[in-house]
Amino acid sequence: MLKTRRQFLALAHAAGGVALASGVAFRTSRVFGRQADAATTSMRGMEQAPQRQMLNAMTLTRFVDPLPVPALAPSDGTRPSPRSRKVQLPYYRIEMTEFAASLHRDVAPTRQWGYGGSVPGPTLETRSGQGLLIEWVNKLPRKHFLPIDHTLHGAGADKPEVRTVAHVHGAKAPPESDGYPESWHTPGQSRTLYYPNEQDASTLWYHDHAMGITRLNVFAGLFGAFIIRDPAQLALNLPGGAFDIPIVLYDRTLDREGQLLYPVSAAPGAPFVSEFYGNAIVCNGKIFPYLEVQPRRYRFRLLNAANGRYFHLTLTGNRPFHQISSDLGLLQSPVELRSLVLFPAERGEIIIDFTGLDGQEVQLRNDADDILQFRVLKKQQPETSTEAAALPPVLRSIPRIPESQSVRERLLTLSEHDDAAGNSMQMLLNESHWDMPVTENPVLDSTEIWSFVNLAGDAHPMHLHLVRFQVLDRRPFDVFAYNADKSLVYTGPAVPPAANELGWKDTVRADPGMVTRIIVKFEGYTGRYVWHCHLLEHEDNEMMRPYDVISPARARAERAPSSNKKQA
Ligand SMILES: [Cu+2]
Repeated sequence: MLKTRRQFLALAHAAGGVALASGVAFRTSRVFGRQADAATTSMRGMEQAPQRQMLNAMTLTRFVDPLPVPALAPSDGTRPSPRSRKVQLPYYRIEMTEFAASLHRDVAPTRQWGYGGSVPGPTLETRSGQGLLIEWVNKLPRKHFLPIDHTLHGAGADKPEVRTVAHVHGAKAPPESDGYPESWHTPGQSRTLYYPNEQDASTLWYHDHAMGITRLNVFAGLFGAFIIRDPAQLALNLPGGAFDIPIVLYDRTLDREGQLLYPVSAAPGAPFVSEFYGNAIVCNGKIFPYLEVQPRRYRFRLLNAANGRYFHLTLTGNRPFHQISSDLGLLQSPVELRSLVLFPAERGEIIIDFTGLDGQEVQLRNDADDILQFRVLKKQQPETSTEAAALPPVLRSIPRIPESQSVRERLLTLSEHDDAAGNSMQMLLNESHWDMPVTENPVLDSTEIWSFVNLAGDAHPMHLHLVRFQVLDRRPFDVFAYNADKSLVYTGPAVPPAANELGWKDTVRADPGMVTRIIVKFEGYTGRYVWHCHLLEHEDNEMMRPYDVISPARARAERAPSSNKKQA
């Protein structure tokens, strides 16, 4: 009955889920699955490149580089709106280029690919309802500098090596502007996409999404922050301006020449590896940076832009902080935390109060590893800020979507398939490949419950394009029973989401051995989008599926034949 090592692991994790449900503390990586810590990076298969010696980033001198804050993307004038020629929208032209930039004072400049000449790229900033146009210009070389696996779907040797398509993660954008993985363009080409931004204030991010090479393009540096503001949020007088800073976190491995090192498998011609964990944690483009702060409150917009690593963030001294926002905007109320877990693509905005810490230092850490040092300056002048004296106890109202609104529940399995040696070779959603017919086709403006049945040994951060959703719960189940005859046997009670998961989300952690349920209203547009695991290695290897939002008329037409059959 025991089919694979992964399924065994999944069972072990299911047992962990029971412990969790009965109140045993978690916060260990075993609950989420396997993850190398920063000091012991996973270098499986690296024997293929023995001439390139790995840099041990943990030995670098700490806190010698100031934290870079990505510049705001400058607008390049206006262009007519695709909706109405009479309306002019801000237009941005963002070039993707290759350049070298140093990740640390003592490390030689690293070859990277970035938007707007930096990694992370410039921050796009707009307000709710203010549409904009971005011309994404591919000026990259024609040869990729990272190991493409041509055996992966969509990355065949018949395709140009360098292909890009920008996607704004969390954007409610029309399908033709969503950055469909197969809608890539090559060096010398550009695409102008339209973002209506008819959504709440939130921290989105843009990144590459090209079929079969997303992990390599993002690893090379193709990502940046995209911030939507709105008047309701501004009225709360949260820390703003220079006290509102995006912090983009990701991990990399460098060689001793400072160049990016992406692992390869031992299989000639098929270099794909199923996971990547680097030993250097990079923060807005620097390893171990520092930030001088005033003794006051700050708002930090944390974004996990790593390929596969989750961050378990803490402050030194077990100092508390407040999370005010999840993926898609403010929480109902600030949530006091002493640690915050962010899976790839998740965002969490936090308030750190440095008041009274004049002259002291506070470190942001990932488990025991330093990421960033805050140096609190001595108070220089009285506050001139209009910021509220205390954090507002209520940030906004987020009514829970009642389960009774759901017109359909979809059970969707997450699985990993191994080779004879136990290496994870392929990851599937509902046992389906990318190019199989679309099976998820929600009706526009309808609400559905999607239940992710995780049969694998890892947690998978599941992301749906276009929509926002709420997390209902996670419930442990018997993976053996499911594998035997597809029966869903729960082994413990449902675990409600944590307080900081009660806001709007676009990415949810689906734990191993658990059924993770989300409730989604498919608003915005009809058309083709994708849903996928946001571990980029998984996404590139079939753990991504197209889905269609269909019109009510199309739904009626498609339902008609099958309902006739039922009656016959
Ligand atoms: Cu995955």
